[in-house]
Amino acid sequence: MTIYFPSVENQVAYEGAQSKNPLAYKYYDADRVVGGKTMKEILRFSVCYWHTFKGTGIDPFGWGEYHRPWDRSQDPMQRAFHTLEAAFELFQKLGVPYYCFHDRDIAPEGATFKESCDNLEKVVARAKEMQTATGVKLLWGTANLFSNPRYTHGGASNPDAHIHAYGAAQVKHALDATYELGGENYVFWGGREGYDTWLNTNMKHEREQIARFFHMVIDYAKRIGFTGQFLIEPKPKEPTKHQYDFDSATVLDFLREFDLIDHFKLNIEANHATLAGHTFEHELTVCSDAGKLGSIDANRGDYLLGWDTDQFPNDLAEITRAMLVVLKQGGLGSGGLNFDAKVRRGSVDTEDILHAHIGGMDIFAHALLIAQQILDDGEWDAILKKRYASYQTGVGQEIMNGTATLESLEAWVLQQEEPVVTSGQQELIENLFNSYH
Ligand code: XUL
Ligand code: CO
Repeated sequence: MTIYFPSVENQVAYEGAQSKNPLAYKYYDADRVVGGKTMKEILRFSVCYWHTFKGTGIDPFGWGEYHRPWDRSQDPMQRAFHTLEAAFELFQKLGVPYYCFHDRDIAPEGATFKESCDNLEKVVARAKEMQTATGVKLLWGTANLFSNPRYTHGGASNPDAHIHAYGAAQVKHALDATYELGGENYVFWGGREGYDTWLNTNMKHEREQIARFFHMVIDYAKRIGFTGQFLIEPKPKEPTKHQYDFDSATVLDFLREFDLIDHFKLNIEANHATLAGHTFEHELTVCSDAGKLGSIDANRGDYLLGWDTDQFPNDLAEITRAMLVVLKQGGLGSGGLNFDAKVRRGSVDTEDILHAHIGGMDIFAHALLIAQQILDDGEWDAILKKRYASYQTGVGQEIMNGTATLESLEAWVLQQEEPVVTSGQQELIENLFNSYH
């Protein structure tokens, strides 16, 4: 059997923050209990198939350069099986409990739709055996309705009913595959569900088509008994200029408009949040406040680049704020932290994949420890509580319980002095936040 990641013999070990071993965890200690649960249970890490195993380093100015050892056979199905072996070797060596895929990542597209479906079925059968043998589970599956040129003008939103139907048929099989593999969620990222010019687009029609598509999916899931969580992953732009799933607020509004809200949660990706002009924690909070934060695509963008760079997360302060949102809502339920991230084009060694994941897992584990400390300490919570304390008594309480009217508030204001502005204490809170390590 080929060994694809020889620099780790068995499994990456936890050696503690003082360790100088680059192939050891400094913070991720799977069985360490934090706030009543183990790190493994809280963080629910997942490796993504597309960047980590199918990524070639291609960019708009240059072709692929990685030539991964699992991706060399002339036969596409052989390549798929070799990739599966490499994938499960990495999952086990990292000690991650989950993985994610698009249908076309794990199995090659055939010459016909039927052949593509047969290919998928064959690879899924092998993946199932490997899941059973290793205990690694599927966090979510999804269908790629954006890479093949047939989807140039969209999948579900396509102006051509034939292509909408093709996308529906493809999702049917991707959902079957996810169900067969015990996937705990199923994701929709609207790859080319958007438009480039208003001049050729009936936006109302396209949004309604997407909604009809989702209703068909929900009906089908019910028929086959798939009980996993459906997730939508917002993104504002790229590949299209106007993606319909711009951000969390837009997606929540869409779900409410089309009577889909009870069937979906959201999968929030850090780099998509920043592309939308939001922070990661803003997008997480919008979802969490609506009871809809289902899962996370863990990555980051670059402050100087305006596209989806999908880098591995490494900003401790940003991830700490994200973990505060996750902990405050009591975890991610059936969701997880999926590294939808890729090594840089110049990181050509397979070992770079290990360093990337080790770093990503460590930054989340470290952030988890700090976030739990902030919550246990209670000072930050107390500051927030104090800021809104005027709603607990008197006129504030009347506003809260709905007994206040414009007239009653006018009468009250007339009896008061001019209100005094109190400090928002931003600098004090920033210093407090930075005092936790
Ligand atoms: C693209 C992206 C996707 C989804 C799954 O920006 O994030 O890989 O996560 O389709
Ligand atoms: Co993603």
